[in-house]
Amino acid sequence: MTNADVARAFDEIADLLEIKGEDSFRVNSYRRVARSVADLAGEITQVAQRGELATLAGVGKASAEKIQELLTTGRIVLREELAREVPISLLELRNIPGLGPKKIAVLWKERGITSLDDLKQAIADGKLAGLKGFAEKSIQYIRDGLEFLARVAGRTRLGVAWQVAELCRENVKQIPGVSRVEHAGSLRRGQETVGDLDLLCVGTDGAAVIDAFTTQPGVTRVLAKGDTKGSVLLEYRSGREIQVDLRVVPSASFGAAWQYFTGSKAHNVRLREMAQQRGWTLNEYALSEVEGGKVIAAETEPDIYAALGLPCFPPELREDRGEFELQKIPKDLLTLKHIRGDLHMHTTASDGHNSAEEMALAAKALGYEYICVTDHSQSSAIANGLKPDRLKQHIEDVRRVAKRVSGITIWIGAEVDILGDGQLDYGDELLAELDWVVASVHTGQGKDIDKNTARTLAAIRNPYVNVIAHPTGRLINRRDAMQLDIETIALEAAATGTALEINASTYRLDLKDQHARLAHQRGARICIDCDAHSTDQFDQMRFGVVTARRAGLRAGAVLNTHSAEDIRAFVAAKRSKLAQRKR
Ligand code: DGT
Ligand code: CA
Ligand code: CA
Ligand code: ZN
Repeated sequence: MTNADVARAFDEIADLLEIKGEDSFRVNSYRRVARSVADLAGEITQVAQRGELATLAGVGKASAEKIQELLTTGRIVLREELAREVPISLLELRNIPGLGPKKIAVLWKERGITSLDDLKQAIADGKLAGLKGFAEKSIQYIRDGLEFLARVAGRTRLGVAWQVAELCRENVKQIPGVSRVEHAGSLRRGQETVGDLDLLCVGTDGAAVIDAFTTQPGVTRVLAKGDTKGSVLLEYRSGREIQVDLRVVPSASFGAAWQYFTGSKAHNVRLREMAQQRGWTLNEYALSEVEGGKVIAAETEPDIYAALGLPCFPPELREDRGEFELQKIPKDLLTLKHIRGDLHMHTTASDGHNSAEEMALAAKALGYEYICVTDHSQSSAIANGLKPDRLKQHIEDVRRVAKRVSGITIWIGAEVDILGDGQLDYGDELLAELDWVVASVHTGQGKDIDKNTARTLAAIRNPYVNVIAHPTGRLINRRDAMQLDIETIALEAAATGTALEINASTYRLDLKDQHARLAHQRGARICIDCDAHSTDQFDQMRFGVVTARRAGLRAGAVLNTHSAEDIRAFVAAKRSKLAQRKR
């Protein structure tokens, strides 16, 4: 059981208590336990083994016993008692933006709503009219939320899917006779969400491989099972499942199968047309002649593409979004190896879980040449944002760490809120003391594209702002992007010497692939950052890189593939240029 599992159980208890109408003191005590466990750097199971549960912040004797209960029995009796009083399906409603336990309680008690379907029906029937706390505007907001949930249903974020796929791949590798296992499908193409996982393997005994695959830990349902193909639902977290398809293919036609099942469908359709023009067919077995069936290519992907006179497209570019019109694939398409530092991260000074020194040492261990510490600014109160005097102290602290830690350049910056009017959350004088400034919108994203765009443009024009972080503010599967004129933003970013971020957090991937492509085409520099809140989140960089590859970005187009001196020059150039303009 992971820390996240335990935290989720306590959050659920808190929600159920709150829906039931318990006093906020009791509710909050469970929330505090959830937060404390979620924030834990070590493993909760080990804390329990050492008998130290009650030493955690917010965890008293009673809570410690409940954690222990969960770890040993897999359940908490209190949760089950609550589930008898409060319909558990009410918890689904929490996924709708703007619906918290208090409002959910009203829907349940006043209108008898117990599920998402009930809620949809009630809205359609106009049954929420006149309900306290549900003005027409907030009903519309719920309607939007329901529509959004329906749109994203059944797709899993890339970051989660990746972990499950790697686990599955390890499992399949262990099966006797299996000599090779590869990912295919949308996961291999690095799509931001994944419908199902597609795995291919080479094995001596197909039926035995599929047998082992369909009985691996976590399988909740076997959808298909044969000699060469198996399909299962795998539970990767309590209540969350993903479909996984495995195909066993002969080594001699592995390339054809891998190409076919990597897709995308649109890419494959174009490829098949090209084959047909030459009197050939292309399927998951081979590229072969229509007449007589002579095999032209089958063993490797490069063989197949070469036979059609094409380069072997990196999987991220196989979307039929212009790849066939490329003269050649850039040799220096971005890879993880090109990345030399990370310029957006949080520490314990605001809402991160590690100190600046710990972050720096972790970055150094990755081989990075530089980092910038960018904690939240004062308006982000929930994120423990820094008031000016705390920021000044923080600047000194981080500079001291920078002196102490050798072998990596450590800069001090800030993630500064862009306020409603486009002003920044710190004055220019304070910003001038920072090495690098990340600016971002965290609140008040409206529906008016012109207003949103103007707000971001104002930030871009500030001489001290070096990058706009997560420009559209979307949260994958949870919140839509704010409407933004990316083209105008990119043009202004290019003109002022401001970078636009691909935030590599798998919750965000913002800018997304198509926006990053457009921004790059309009001349904006791209910066890829993890927005890490702990040392282990640096590994999300891979997903930012994949997104950049889908945008067709070469290494040089990405700011943090350049040297520390280049970054300093980038900052200096904007400051001097805009300072001159002001004079
Ligand atoms: P997903 O799972 O919705 O995220 O997207 P994909 O791309 O992984 O799609 P999936 O799992 O249905 O199929 C995997 C690949 O297999 C797909 O990208 C291309 C290939 N494929 C599947 N069905 C067809 C088809 O009817 N025609 C062609 N040409 N290729 C197909
Ligand atoms: Ca798939
Ligand atoms: Ca599939
Ligand atoms: Zn951040």
